[in-house]
Amino acid sequence: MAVRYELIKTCKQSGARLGKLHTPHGTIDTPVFMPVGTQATVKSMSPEEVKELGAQIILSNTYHLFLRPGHELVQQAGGLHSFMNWDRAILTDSGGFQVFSLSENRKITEEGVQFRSHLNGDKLFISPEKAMEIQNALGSDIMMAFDECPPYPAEYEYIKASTERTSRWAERCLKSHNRPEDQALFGIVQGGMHEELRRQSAADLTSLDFPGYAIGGLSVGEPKDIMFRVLDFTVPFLPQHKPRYLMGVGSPDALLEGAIRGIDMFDCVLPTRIARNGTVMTSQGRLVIRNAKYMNDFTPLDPNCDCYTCKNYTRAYIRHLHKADEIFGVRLTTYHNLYFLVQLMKRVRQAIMEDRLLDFRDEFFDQYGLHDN
Ligand code: PRF
Ligand code: ZN
Repeated sequence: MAVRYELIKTCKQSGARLGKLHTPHGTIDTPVFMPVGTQATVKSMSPEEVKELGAQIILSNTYHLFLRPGHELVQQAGGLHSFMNWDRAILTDSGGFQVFSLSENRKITEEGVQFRSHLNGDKLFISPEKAMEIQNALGSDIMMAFDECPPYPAEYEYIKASTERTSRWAERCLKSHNRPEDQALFGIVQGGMHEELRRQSAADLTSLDFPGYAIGGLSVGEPKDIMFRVLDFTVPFLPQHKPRYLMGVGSPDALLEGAIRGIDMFDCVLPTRIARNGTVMTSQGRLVIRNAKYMNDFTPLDPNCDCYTCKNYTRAYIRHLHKADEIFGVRLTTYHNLYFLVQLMKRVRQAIMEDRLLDFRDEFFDQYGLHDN
């Protein structure tokens, strides 16, 4: 068994679960936040740093690695773990989202998606079978089924047809998956914002008995309260004894609200992306380090943080680095933001252990504030 989910306990105050995900590259404490390493690197961080800040698993992307450098090359290197020198767990997304958000001239058929590379315009094709071949070559611990993430908003009839096709694609993924001993394949529930479509999608996928289930098609531009409402009715369609992964979600409020609703895994480019333009997540909310008010501020980014950045550097210095476009500034803010979310999930797990996740959420937002992210 490539992945085994161990449910340790459920929070008495919420639907949150404390668990462990056992993989061939180590055990992951859940709920977990997975840093994103799209191009076989967590932007600006060394794998040693990503480990040191506490990440137990990272996410990488089939779509990007297929385009460049190519999955055969990664396979020649001995797989993604050895290619990038990361010996902990890796989850790869299937390309079913990136092909819709990044590529040009897409044409979707029952067979798969034809598209042009956003890098050089090459005409390419990804089918469920191709997405499996690529992820088998990459050798990730957790692979994702090839799906379509429909846009928001979209016509009900379009979402219905798309969701049904995603179910058929999931079955094809399962059939062509040839390394179930060391790679787990997760199914992806779609269905837009519609309860009936989510129910049907979850029923289709759970009948195929995947070792884990993701909820896709959220955080695509819908209001937050709609996303939470969709989680409210979708999570109960998923089995208790399997891990649940909310794709592409990583703002502190969504991590907390997701965990409260029984989500075990999250990923998002948010902490690394905003770090590159100098936006910092702190216990008191977000801060924009280039702001003039930090010019003479010789305190750490977050007084309540004990990460490498906060132990050694001041706001004034990091502001200077960002203003001067020095790479080290990006590295310091990236390290801190990732540490912040990894630490937040540690506190979430502790609160579940103590049956007080709702209280913890309220305490956290008293400090962080209730703005959007
Ligand atoms: N499908 C896949 N990857 C994803 C998503 C999805 O729906 C999302 C939606 N937020 C992010 N990443 N395959
Ligand atoms: Zn810090």
